[in-house]
Amino acid sequence: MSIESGSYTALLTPYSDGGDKINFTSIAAMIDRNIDHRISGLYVGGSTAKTFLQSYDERVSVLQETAKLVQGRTRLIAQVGDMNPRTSHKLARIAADAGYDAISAIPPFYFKYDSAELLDYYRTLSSVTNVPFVIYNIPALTGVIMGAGQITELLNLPNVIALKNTTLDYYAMEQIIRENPDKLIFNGYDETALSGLAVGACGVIGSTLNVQGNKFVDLYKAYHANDAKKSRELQSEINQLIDAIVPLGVFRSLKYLLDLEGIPMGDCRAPFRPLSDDGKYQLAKAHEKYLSR
Ligand code: MN9
Repeated sequence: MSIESGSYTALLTPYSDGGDKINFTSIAAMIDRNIDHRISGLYVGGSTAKTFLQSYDERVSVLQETAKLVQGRTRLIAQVGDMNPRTSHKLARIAADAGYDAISAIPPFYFKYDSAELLDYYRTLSSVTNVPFVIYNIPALTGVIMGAGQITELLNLPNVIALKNTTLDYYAMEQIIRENPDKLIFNGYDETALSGLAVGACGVIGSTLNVQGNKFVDLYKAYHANDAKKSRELQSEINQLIDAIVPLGVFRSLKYLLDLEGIPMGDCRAPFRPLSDDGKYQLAKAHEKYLSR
C-alpha cells in the first residue's frame, strides 16, 4: 500500500521474561486492536518502541515478525535510524524485503554532523532501497536541530515522500508545509495533533494512539468535516489522558493501560524504572475514566 494521510500508531514494544524477550503474541494483539481502531498504519521501531534499548537482532525480528503478523491489513513504516549509518542501511534492506510501505529514520545521533553531512546521510540511506522514505525530525530526543530550509532540502531528495515532525514549532511546520506542497507532513506530538492539522499537516504519527487511536481517527474526520467544535473536544479528550500519564512516564503508562486491556506488555527496559503501585492505581482510575467507554 502507499503511505497516505491519516493517523498512524507508533508501536510500543511488549516484553516478557522480565524484559529479556520480545512478546510477539502481544504484538499480534496490538496490531488487531489498532486495526479495530481504524488507524491508517503502524510506525515500527521508533522512539515509542524504545528501539535503542534493543539489539540489532531484536530490531530485525520486530520488523520481520510485525510485517508477517500484519499480512497487508494496514500500512507499515519501518524506523531504521541508528547511531551507525551502516546499521541503518542493513535494516532498510531488511524492511524492504519484509514488504514495508515506507522506511523512516532519525538523523544519526551522539556525534554532531553539519547540514551537508546530514544531507549526504539521508541521500545515501533513502536510496539504499526503492521504498519511499520518511524523514523523522525529533530534536528533543536526538539533539539534532534542523531548520525549515534544511528540512526542505531533505524532503527534495529523490525518494523522500514525507516527514514525521515532532516539534512544537508550528511556525516552522507551516513554512515546511508551504514549501513542500507535494509531501506528506505528519505531526509528531499527540497533544498538539489539531495544531498540526491547522497548519496543514496530513495526519499524525504518535505514541498515545496505542491506546486511543480511535480518537485521533475521529479528530482527523471532524477536522476535515470543518467541525471546529468537535475537533477541539476530541483534542481535549485526548489531552486529558495525556495529562494523566505524563507525570507517571508516558511509555510505562501506555504499557500498563494495555495490560489493563488484557495485552501483557511488560515494563520498559532499564534504566527506565517500572511503575510504582501508586502509579498503577492512578492509571486504573484513568483507564476507567477515559478509555472504558
Ligand atoms: O513522536 C512521540 N514523541 C516522543 C512521537 O515520544 C518524544 C509522541 O507521540 C509523544 O510520545 C506524545 C506524548 O507526549 O505526544
